Amino acid sequence: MSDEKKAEKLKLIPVSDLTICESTQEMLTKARKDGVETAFDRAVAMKACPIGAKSACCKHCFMGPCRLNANDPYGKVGVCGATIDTIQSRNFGRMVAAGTAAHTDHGMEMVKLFRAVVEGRNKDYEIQDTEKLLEVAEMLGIATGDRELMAIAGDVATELERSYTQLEGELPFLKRAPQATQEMWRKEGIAPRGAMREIMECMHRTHMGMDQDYENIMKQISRTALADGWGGSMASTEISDILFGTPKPVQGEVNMGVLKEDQVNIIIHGHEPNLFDSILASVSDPKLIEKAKAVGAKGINLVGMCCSGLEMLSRRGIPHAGNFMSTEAVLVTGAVDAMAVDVQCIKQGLAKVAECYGTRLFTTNPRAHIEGVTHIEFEEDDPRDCTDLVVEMAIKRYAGRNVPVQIPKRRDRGVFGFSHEYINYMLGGTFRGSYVPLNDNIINGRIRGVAGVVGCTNPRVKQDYSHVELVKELIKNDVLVVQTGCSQISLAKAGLLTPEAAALAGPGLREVCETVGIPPVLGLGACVDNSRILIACSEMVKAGGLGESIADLPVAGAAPEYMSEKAIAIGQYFVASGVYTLFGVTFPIVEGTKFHDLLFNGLEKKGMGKWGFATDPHEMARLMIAHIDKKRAALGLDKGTGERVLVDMADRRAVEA
Ligand code: BF8
Ligand code: SF4
Repeated sequence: MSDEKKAEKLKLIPVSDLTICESTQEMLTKARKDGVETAFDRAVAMKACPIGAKSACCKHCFMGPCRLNANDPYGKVGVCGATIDTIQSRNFGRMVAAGTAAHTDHGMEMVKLFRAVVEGRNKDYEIQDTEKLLEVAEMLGIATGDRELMAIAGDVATELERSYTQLEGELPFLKRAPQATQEMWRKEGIAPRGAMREIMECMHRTHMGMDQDYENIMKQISRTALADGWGGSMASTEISDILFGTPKPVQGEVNMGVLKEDQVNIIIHGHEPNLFDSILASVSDPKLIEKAKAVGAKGINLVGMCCSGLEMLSRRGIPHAGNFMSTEAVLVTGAVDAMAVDVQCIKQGLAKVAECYGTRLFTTNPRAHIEGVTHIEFEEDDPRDCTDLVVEMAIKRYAGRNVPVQIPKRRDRGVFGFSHEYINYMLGGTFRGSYVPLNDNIINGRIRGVAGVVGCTNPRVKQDYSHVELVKELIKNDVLVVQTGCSQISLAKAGLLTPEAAALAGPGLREVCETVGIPPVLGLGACVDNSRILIACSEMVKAGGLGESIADLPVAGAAPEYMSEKAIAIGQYFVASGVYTLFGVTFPIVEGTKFHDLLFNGLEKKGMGKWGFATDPHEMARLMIAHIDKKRAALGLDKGTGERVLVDMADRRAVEA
């Protein structure tokens, strides 16, 4: 198709078919008028490769690349003789390895920063949550007692560094899982060592001429993913909590209406909370605020996007402008004076859109430059050098703003910043914090089960639609929802992260939410914070009455609009931990193959969870609820149980007051 034809075809698609986010719709309409292209347009113009979409091709060596036929998967093999199952499992393994590497490399940066703080080399950050530090130390078997805090912190840093590179033995955090889950991992030979070791072995085993038995490859895939969930990601979350504080519920605002026409607007988009924390210091600096005022601005408005935005929304209530599929659209407002990005989920397309609207776009991380985009390196030991400069450049752009500004009006409120620690506390009160009240309410049937709804947005499906429809359906059926990643912003824009949203829940869940004063949808932070869901599941098992392993729990997970390899890694560690996990959009494996059957059925028979797939959110909800009911029946909870009274929350309120 010629470029003009493509452009015409694009204009025919109503923006309401691309996204349900009103602000993004408004900006896409404006972008079309302005002749500016976004990923939504490119997704329409570029059909997904049908062979790659199903992992039916292999480019692991140059006797190939080899293309098999997804419609006749056993009709041929690769030049080396590799079967469809070998090819698919190798591809899947490499996706998991890449996703695990992303979370783990992020985590290693957090450990490096922690080490610098502990050794006093870095004075820009400090330990903000000593309670969490001591808890992690004890978990790792590090003596605490009356030892100096920094000595304990030093040992924690050493142990976590070791856990990333650990060559032999099991990751220390595996101990947090229920005993039966740990035993299943050992029996299956998938209890992981350090992520570096597992990623390396996964890459090796998926090389041409290596492991060519999909069932054996599957073991390494699970082991690699578990090294992410119970290793790389978990350590990252713990260190972020120690350094930046464990989140507690906080009110926040989301949507593009958080931009302010009369202020210098700065967006931080990425994944590492240290950049965000430093720029927060910069925008609070009276000298820089004065400079902004000197050019006529009322102040400096700092806003987040994607996952580091979620970390700062959860910890500090910093406003959030939108999720992954709104990052280009937000620049179309013309109101963004500077956008600084660090790592992960940064579209290269931002560069062009920023240029069209005069936004100063900066890369800041040595691991993620963009061709043609100004790079201001963020050095942890002198973070303000970078972040002050970003602010100064933003002020300059404000002074010279020469494009019309159009900011969508919508701002939505929500409550963010739940953590498994806080769930413990809010349900049990200060003096008897525990998951027992949650379990009791699951046992007595007020809460039918718990669902994790997480992950990205993707231009191949209508932005936010599946997240919102799925979650509405789940809460209507008394399923409590926990969330991480971009999904939370989809839901917050729909008003589902407010306590008032309890009105949309089924009668049982509604009663619990109203008694405790929580929304029916709990935001737990960024994608690395999926580890909080693993711990919450483990705590539910330990609190009793819901079986012996994570696989026994009436829970399910979903990433209805996923797009990244990180999401695949997360999905796999949930499955390998015992959770039924559904993905939407597309599933990168040919149906009807042996490897597909292993993912969707076989793993469950080994005591793990299993994969599921549905593109329709209502169908997805139905599958999740059916699974929850199946688990309830296995626990004997379908027969009606004795009434138990929800723990009185008066003491918690008294303490909070
Ligand atoms: O890590 S949910 S689009 S921003 S990959 Fe990316 Fe997906 Fe968003 Fe955070 Ni997670
Ligand atoms: Fe083809 Fe085998 Fe080489 Fe893959 S490894 S490209 S299937 S010859």
